[in-house]
Amino acid sequence: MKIGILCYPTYGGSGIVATELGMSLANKGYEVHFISSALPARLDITNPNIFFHKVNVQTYPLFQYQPYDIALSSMIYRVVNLYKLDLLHAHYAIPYAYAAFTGKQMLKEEGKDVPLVTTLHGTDITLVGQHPSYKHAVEFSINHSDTVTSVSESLKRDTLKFFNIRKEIQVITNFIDNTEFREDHCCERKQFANEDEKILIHVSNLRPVKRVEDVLQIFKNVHAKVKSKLIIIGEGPDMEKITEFMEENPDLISKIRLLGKVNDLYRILQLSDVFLLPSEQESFGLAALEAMAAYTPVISSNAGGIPEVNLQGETGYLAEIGNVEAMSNYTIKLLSDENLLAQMKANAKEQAKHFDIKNVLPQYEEMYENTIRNFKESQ
Ligand code: GMT
Repeated sequence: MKIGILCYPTYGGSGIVATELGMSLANKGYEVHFISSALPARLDITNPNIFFHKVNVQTYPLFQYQPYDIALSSMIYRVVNLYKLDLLHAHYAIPYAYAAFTGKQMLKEEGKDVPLVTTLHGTDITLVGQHPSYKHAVEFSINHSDTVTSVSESLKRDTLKFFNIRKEIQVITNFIDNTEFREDHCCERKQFANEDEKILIHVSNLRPVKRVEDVLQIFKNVHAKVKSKLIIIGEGPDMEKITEFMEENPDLISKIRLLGKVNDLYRILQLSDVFLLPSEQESFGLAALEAMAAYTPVISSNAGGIPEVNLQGETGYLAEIGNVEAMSNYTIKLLSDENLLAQMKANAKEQAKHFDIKNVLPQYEEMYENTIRNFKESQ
């Protein structure tokens, strides 16, 4: 089967899921064509079954904004034609599912067509997709996809609540490749903390939805009771809030390590004691799952699909969005009890195994086969 994957190339969750999925499919012998504005961050382009097609946006003095969606739909049309793709898989409704629809229309003009799968990832539904500038395009793109999947039950409920959807939505969760989280491949703890200090970690693209101010306040409360360090991985618009916090709390400057974008994330996750995810919105929480795969329990908000991943009192603790005090108290409780911490680290890993790629990939394969069969039957 030849599959075209349309996705963001950056470090966001949807791009990671699309890339890891494509690489797993390629390893099983599928021919996988990535169509994106840049080489996806984690893509192994040396794999002979993987192809990358860069969307080039031609600038022109008349264009006030670069017409990426037009260039994208043209590239979709060209790649389907050139490589005879069997199926397109759009990750994130806008612009990917939207541009795929246009690409398909161009193909139809020539008596050709290809089925389209759209995977909804989160903010395309819960945040940006709600905006009047995009809402109808998102709804249209979903209703004109042949198959629609969402990454959690919570996101499926939100999609049906916020949009007028005529399609069945199939839940196929985010996943993790546990074999990548090798226990012998780790950084040294002393690189980040003294022996008597615990390590708290937060990984995100530091957008307002991640509530980094809560992360900082939780750390401040915890640090007052438990010797500890905070590692923050990622870059984004709320970096400024971290700098402001440090200016207001100079005694904590040496306790906070800002690492920016990191490739071998799991090497650092493995030596952490607790992962903080106090998000305002989170359709699934792939970052939490990655932490759990590295034996790190999670203290989180109960937003969106997080409770489907982080289990209260088992793999960590959850509190209402913005309830910094509860999240601080849970963290203090966890870090002050070595037995509890050891148990939760083990539970976190067990939970991550349920979301292993070997359990999720067959669901994608079956969905692709059903989509192609139904598409052919409807022709
Ligand atoms: O939230 C991010 O950091 C990026 C965003 C994306 O679409 O790239 O992530 C969303 O998709 C991930 C993969 O499906 C989910 O695990 C994240 O929970 C989801 N983020 C939100 O809903 C805020």
